[in-house]
Amino acid sequence: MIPMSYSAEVANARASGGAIVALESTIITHGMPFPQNVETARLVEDDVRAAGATPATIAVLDGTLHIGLEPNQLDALGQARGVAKLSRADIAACIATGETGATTVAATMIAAHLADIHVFATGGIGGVHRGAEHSFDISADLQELAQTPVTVVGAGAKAILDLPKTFEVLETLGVPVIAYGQDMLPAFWSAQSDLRAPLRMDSPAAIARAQQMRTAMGLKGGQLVANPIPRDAEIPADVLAPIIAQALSEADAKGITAKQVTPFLLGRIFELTAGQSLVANIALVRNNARLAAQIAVAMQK
Ligand code: PSU
Ligand code: MN
Repeated sequence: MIPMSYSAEVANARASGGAIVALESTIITHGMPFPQNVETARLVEDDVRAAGATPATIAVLDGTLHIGLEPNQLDALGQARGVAKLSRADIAACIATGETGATTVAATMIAAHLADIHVFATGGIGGVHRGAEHSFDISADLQELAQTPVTVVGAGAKAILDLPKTFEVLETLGVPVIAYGQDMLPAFWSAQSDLRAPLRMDSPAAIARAQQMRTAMGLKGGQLVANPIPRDAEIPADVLAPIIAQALSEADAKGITAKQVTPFLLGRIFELTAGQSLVANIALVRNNARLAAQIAVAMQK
C-alpha cells in the first residue's frame, strides 16, 4: 500500500472526471527563493484553474505522497528547510522512511502516473549537463520521459545544460520533442535556441492526440512539449550566455556536484541578473501551466 493523499480539489476532479494538471514541487523548494516560490506556485495553480483544469501540486510530506496540496501545506513546504530533492532513485525511500521531499520532473511523472494524471507542467526539464563527458551528470528526467506516459510541458530544457546533447539523448530514448507554435526549440529563459525542433505542433488537441496514439500503439513513455517563453518576458540568449558561463565556472571552482548543481546554477544566475532570471522563470512556468491545462482538457474530450 502506498500512503497517498488527494487534496479536496483533486479528489473532486477525479470523482467528476475533470481535467487535472500535475505540478512539481522541486521548483518551489530548490528552484526559487521564498517568498516568490510560494507566490508563483499559487499563481500557477490559478492559471490551471482559469484554463478549466484542476491543479495537483505533488510532494511527499512526512511519508505521504500528496497529489494536490492544501494552501497551508504549500505554504509550509515553501518555507521548510532541508527538504529532500526526490527523483526516481529516492522517492520510494522517502515515503518508506516517513520523510519530506519535493518531487523533480522524474518523481512528479511517477506520482502523476500513479494518480492517473496524464499532463504535467514545469519550468524546464533537467538534461545533459555541460561537461557530462567527464561528470556523467545526466538528469534522470530524460529516462523518465522514455518510460512513463505523461506529457510534460516545459520551456525546453534549462539553458544551463548542454542543449544539443540533451536533445540527442531524448531522440535516442525515443522521446517525442514537440515545439509549440514555432520551428525552433526554445531555450528556457529565451524563446529561441539555434536548434530546430524534431516536431512542431500548433494546437493542444494535436498534442493530446499524439500522446493518446503513443499509448494506443503500446509505445512506452511520455512526450516533451517545448513551449517558448512569451516574447515580452524573455531574456535574449546572447545576454544570458556570459552569465551562464560565469555561474558554471563558479560551480566548477567550488566543486558543486550531483543534486546541488542545478539549484546552485539557478541561484547564481538569479543573483547575476539582479533577479531578472526569476521574473522570466515565473512567466515561463505560468505560460506552461496554461498550455498544459488546455492539453489536459483536450485529452478529456
Ligand atoms: N524547472 C524550473 N526550475 C527547477 C526545475 C525545473 O523552472 O528548479 C527542477 C525540476 O524539478 C527538474 C530539476 O527535474 O530542476 C532538474 O534537476 P537535476 O538537473 O538535478 O536533474
Ligand atoms: Mn544531475
